[in-house]
Order: sequence, then structure tokens, then C-alpha cells
Amino acid sequence: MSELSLQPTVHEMRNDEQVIRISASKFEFNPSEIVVTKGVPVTLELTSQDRHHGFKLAEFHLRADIKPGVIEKVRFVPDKIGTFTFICDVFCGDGHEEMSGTLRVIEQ
Ligand SMILES: [Cu+2]
Repeated sequence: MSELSLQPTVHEMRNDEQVIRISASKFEFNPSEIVVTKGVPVTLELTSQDRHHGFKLAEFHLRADIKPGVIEKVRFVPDKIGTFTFICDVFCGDGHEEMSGTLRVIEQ
């Protein structure tokens, strides 16, 4: 029952960082599918083309507000392999419920 295993090791932190810019607009994320490598730190740079949107990636306990004119940076280390859905969680209009994207985490 050690919580240490939840933290990235020093070795992992030295790996190349993955920087991915995601643009939000009504009612999509672009790109809508991103692929990252397990164990390598990820920085998402979230921007908006039009209005206030949200970014929520529940499986990794991440959420952020995305506002025009601001680059919102979200950092995490993907620690599990799989396909996960991220969504807009700020109501942005008629297509809001469909506004989502996919994060794929692959083995190194
Ligand atoms: Cu929305």
C-alpha cells in the first residue's frame, strides 16, 4: 500500500515532454484525437477560437477552462494505457453535448 507508485519517477520525468496544442471551437476539439505515450509527461496547450469552453478528462482527474486569447496549460503523466474521452464541460450552445475528443495512450 505505497502511494509512491502514483508519482512519476525521476527517470520518467527526464523523458521528452509531449506538447500538444488543442483548439476548441463550437462544437469540436481540433485535433479530436490525440495519441500520447505512457510514462512520458504531457503538456496540453488549450486554446479557444470563439468562446468559453471547458476541458474535462475524467480518467486522469483533469479539467480546465478554455478561454479566447489564453493558452491554458494542463500537465500530466499518462500512467495507464487505453482510449479515453475528453469533453467540453462548459455549456457552449446547441452542439455542446456532442463536443468531445479522444485521448489514446500507447505503450512506449
Ligand atoms: Cu461546450
